[in-house]
Amino acid sequence: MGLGVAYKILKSHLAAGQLVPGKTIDVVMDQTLTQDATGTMAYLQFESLGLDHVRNELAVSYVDHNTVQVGFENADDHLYLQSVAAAKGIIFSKPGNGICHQVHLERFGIPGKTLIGSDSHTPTGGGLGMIAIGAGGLDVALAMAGVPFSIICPRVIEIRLSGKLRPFCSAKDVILTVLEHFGVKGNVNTVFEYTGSGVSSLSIPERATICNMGAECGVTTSVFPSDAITKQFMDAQGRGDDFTAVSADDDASYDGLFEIDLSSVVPMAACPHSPGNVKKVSEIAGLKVNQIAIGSCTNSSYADLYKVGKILAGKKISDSVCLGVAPGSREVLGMIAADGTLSELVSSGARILESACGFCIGNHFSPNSGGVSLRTNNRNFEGRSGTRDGQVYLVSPETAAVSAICGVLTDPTSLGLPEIKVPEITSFEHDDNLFVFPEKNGKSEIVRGPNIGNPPSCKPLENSINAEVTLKVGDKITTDHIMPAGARLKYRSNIEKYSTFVFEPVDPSFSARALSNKAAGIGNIVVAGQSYGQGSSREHAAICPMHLGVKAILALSIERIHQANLCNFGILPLTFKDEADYEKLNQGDRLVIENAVSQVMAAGDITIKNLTGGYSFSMALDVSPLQRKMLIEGGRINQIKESLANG
Ligand code: MIC
Ligand code: SF4
Repeated sequence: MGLGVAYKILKSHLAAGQLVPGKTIDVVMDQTLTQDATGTMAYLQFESLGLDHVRNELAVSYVDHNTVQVGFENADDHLYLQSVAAAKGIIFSKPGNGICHQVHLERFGIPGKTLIGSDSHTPTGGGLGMIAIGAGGLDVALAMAGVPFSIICPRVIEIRLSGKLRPFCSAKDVILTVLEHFGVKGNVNTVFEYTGSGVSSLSIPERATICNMGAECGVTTSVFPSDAITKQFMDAQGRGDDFTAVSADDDASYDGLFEIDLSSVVPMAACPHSPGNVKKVSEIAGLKVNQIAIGSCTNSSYADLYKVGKILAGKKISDSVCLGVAPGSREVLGMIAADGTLSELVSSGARILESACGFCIGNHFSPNSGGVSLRTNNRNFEGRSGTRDGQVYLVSPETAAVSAICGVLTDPTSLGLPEIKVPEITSFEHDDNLFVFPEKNGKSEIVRGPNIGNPPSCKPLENSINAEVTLKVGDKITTDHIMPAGARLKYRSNIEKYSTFVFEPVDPSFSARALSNKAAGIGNIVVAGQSYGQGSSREHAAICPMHLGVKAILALSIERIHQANLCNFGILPLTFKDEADYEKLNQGDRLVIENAVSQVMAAGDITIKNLTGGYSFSMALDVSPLQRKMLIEGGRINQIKESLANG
């Protein structure tokens, strides 16, 4: 039987295991990327492995998340990252160079290769025909050390595209259609592979947009074939020599099928507060809008901004709207400056924001209280914009631009506007001035300002876990709930300080309660509903709870990256076998896990006693043999150090 693109690439990178859905496989990772918010921890942990140099094919360190630099913290991080990159053989992308996923697509992505990144939107690279996976910083540090990445072999869902998008309907509307169908939960250990005659009508940035937001469905990654369009893009980037065609065999088989006729796709919007809460724009058109933000790793390519520029050309944005536009990279900024798009944007009243994550992560440009913000990014979790009651709708650049003029949410297909043809680019205008390439065998000093803390240290599993349910929460608790970004982002390199904000948006007194339990020798347990830990790859959502003495998460389900992060830092990721047990538990209950080490080793269920309720119940521990070892030994670093030292 033939193979699809995903399995072809996985097969050629398989270090251990068999390509059978549900089995653990080890995959060699050719390329790594980090961004600053996860990068400092990733490199502190890489340093603790004691290696002189990275061992994978290509490692790039981007600075794109924390570029606001209020106070010394961000700048300290940047300096540390630049110096560690020079010392260890890593390419450094300076602040201002652009958002990691957009820049990586432009300058480094290679069809047929594997990429692991400490950011959940790393699958953007799937637009070029890569297997690109998001993971915690420690997994990326290990990939830089040449250690294959362990994942559950995914099932592959074929998403077959036919037809062609109609004017003013876009790649964002395609992925919102996918999200409407698949939702944000229940898609773990799955790859979306795009096939069909419609693929050739989509440009690389459009494919990248679609792969980028597959992350919101919770899939391992998404992938397109690499074809003539890919070749044209690589040639235009001056990287034609790196092109390889990758296509599915004619008789490739898949584990499921979803068909989309692109010509039937209409403008869509993800409504507050979930990317899965999708409606047609026409159904909610007329909604008064306060703010519009165009950019992010989902929609900030040259083609996106060219179209926005043409829609806004000669017009003025509504008096009641504030519009911000953040080009995805310096390459995009340079190109829109050269072709006049930038002046069209400025004349219309747009504020030009830095080529960085910025508004997407609530770092700036937060909406007014209760304000409606249309955004082209990928996540609209409650409070993520930096405004607790902000109402964020995720839309395409076309919908955002017409709505900026009208002041209300507007379906761009409803205005009878002439079609916008994006010029074919045969040569992207890039300059690589903001990359710092490491010197071969160069030695340089690593700079650690006061914001640079120590790598996390975990203790081996206690044999008797005596803990309190310090917090009970419901479904869809995101990593933004667990470990907020925005104004708190600058503490990413300082675990002790950042830990004081754990669960701040849900229960600001959590960290104080957890710390007082820890001081009294009592562990902490968090009880949660479905899809716990969805969203970001930030391992701080495991590291900081670990620092506060959280011993286990008891949830109805836990998302893939977060589950791996919990194991990496020695927190037991347990799932309820019986939903009634979730209902029965109360915040404040005292729980005991006896013989924890032998229970974890035994690969069976874990029995827990509820001392307060006077009953016992059992939880599933659905982890690999390697993860069991990590849990017992106190996390991945403890578990791997020795084997790395032995070569
Ligand atoms: C996000 O979009 O939530 C982030 C910020 O890019 C995160 C990474 C982080 O928390 O640093 C992600 O998607 O993994
Ligand atoms: Fe940056 Fe937003 Fe993309 Fe995350 S989703 S990498 S914060 S632009």
